[in-house]
Amino acid sequence: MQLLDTTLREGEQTPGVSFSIEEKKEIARKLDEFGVDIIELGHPVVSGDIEKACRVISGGDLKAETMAHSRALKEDIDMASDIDVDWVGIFLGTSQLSLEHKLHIDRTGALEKIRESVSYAKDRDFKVRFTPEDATRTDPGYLEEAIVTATEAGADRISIADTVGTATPFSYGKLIEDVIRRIDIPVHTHCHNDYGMAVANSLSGFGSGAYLIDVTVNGLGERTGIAPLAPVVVALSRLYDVDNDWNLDMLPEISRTVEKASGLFNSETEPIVGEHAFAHKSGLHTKAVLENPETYEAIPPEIVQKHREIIIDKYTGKAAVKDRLTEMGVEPDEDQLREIVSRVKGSEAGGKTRFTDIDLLEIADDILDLDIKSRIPAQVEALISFSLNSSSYTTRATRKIASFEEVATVFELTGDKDIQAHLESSSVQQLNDLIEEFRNMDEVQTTETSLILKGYEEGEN
Ligand code: HCA
Ligand code: CU
Repeated sequence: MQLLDTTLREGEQTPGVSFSIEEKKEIARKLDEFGVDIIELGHPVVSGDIEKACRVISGGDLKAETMAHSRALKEDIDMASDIDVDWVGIFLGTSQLSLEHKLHIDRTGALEKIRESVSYAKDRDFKVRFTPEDATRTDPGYLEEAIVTATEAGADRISIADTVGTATPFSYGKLIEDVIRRIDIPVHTHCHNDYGMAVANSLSGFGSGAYLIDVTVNGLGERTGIAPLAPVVVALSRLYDVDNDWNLDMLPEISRTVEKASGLFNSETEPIVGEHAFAHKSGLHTKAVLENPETYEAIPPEIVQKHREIIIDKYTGKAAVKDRLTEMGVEPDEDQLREIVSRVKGSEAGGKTRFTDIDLLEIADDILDLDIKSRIPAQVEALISFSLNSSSYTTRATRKIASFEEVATVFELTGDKDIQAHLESSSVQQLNDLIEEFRNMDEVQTTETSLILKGYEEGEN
């Protein structure tokens, strides 16, 4: 099977989104490295900068094939001819709504346009994908005429567009089956997400024999977008046992790149690439997960280079708190542990919804007779990674962060996170305050902190 990514075409049709050529190059390069088969670059006649981006990227050295989007018109195909793409993706609305209220032509006229445009593109040596737009709302008999016409005119692929996302997994799967029965060329899926069923519909189409699935990174696209890359490929790999060479570990990085370039950020609950995808909270869950992650994890975070996260808050039980503290070298006895947990649960009244390692250590310090200040040597260190808002300048934020005395080193990163800083401080309290201050910076979207307690062992100081 194959994947077509259309982040640069459908994705740029997302309200508010416009990628620069540099951003498009970076996105295409990463998708190529990830392993998509076809990259739809854009619809060149739409604007000069889209045409230029198509030209620049198709002239690069991608392994993936490239495609230009095109109406069923000679001028669009001529423009694509002028650009070195492998495919033209010709689309024409075939539903009665499209014919009457968009194209203002009748059924026969539409078939004529399909025949002419597909053969015109074939004469120019393109590989041709023909898409009956709004296929899922097209009269089935007429849809059959349209796809047969395109196939006879030389189309290499047919894409069944669920343009307004009204198909269900059952109806879409059935439609794909009917289409495959009628024609001999590979069939594509293109599923919009208006009812939230884009992934389910795409996979249903695949299950019914579709050869290729259209996706965008983060599910960008008109309105609610189309099927997002990450859950589609992880489901294909793990639930459908599809043999593949995809670099799944690149998914968070690709998602992040597109978040930044688009200015649209995923919800925390987004599958695979959302902040909470591998976070566990309730005491019952975390206890089980610490014993065996599979109890509450369908997908091992490692396959996408993510880490399991145990949230410490009022839902937390002893197991999670003990685990965190042990990792930091603190070993409370049963009574102390119970007391720490009860403070964590009790402090919800104070409005704290999440405890960092440092917060936890402070409570432990208070309850255990640790005297943490003497036990923790003169130095407490932390590594903190920052994700910035799309509108922020990394260099400026880096300079701001570097200006704090406690910041020993700071790096700009490429990939999932933007900046990493190494902090050294003489007290946990001071470190905590500093991290709070970073979190409140306008530029900062999220932070992730890990604490390093150097020479924690007694006497090692
Ligand atoms: C569009 C509509 C389209 C086309 C799909 C395709 C759809 O934005 O032009 O040509 O493969 O969803 O029908 O995206
Ligand atoms: Cu679409």
